[in-house]
Amino acid sequence: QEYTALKLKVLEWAPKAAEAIKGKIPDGANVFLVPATLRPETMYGQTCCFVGPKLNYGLFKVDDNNYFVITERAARNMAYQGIFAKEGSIEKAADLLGSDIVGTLVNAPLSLHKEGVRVLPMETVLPTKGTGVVTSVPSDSPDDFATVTELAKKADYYGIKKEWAELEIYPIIETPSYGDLCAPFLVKKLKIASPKDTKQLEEAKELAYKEGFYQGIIKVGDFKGEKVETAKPKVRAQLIEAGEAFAYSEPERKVVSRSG
Ligand code: ZZB
Repeated sequence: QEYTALKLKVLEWAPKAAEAIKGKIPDGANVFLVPATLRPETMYGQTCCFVGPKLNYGLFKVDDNNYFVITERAARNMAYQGIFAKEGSIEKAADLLGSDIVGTLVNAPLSLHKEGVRVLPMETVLPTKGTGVVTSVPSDSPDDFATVTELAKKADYYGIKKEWAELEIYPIIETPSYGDLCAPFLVKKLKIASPKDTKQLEEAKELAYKEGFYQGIIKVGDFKGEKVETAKPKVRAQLIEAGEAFAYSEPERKVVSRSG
């Protein structure tokens, strides 16, 4: 599985995360949360970044001045892909619990929310996939839309500020069947009430992937007016060129296939 790993630079730590990393990295070092995505062309629509609140993350050294927050599993994979200064070995500067990172403000490359987006909790993040960090695009990902809706509804319960989950959801891809807010449309159409409706969410994701990829037209950014199919590799190349993303692949796992 070939992902695009995106570098979301930490602008301001949540208090517990700040405590956990204190004195463990050089002053002025850059730290990035690094989600893995299959849809680089949707990065304009990022409104937050998810971590699993109960998952363990590490702060891994890339080089003297740069660190990534990802799962240890992802760090091991990256170590063999020439991503860290020392090939084949990982160096963990600190441990972080997902819930401690929640509230952190990060810069999301290409996002229309230039002021930065918050790290928020998502119970369904899988520790065994990608980097364990997931960037959220509620306009085009039904899972993300269901989660931000739930978070905004029960902000106190989740220990977050309601406004962190209520950043404006801008239309970024036009589709003939589902309009320009594919995910909200499908969540409503399939009567998805919460992130726990996993079966319908799986179906919605499948539909959104197909429609977005084969029929979608980009509405924003440098490739505005182009088909998703052709814009996707261009957006990816642009992010990589700018040093804001890199290729990350993961060994094929045995999983239930997307179509069931
Ligand atoms: C941004 C994005 C925008 C994504 C979109 C999807 C969509 P898949 O589809 O099951 O093969 N993801 C990545 N890592 C994890 C994880 N550890 N736990 C849960 N979800 C994760 O998985 C690939 C997608 O699942 C990734 O692409 C990521 O969300 C999420 F508009 O990144 B995506 C219709 C989907 N749209």
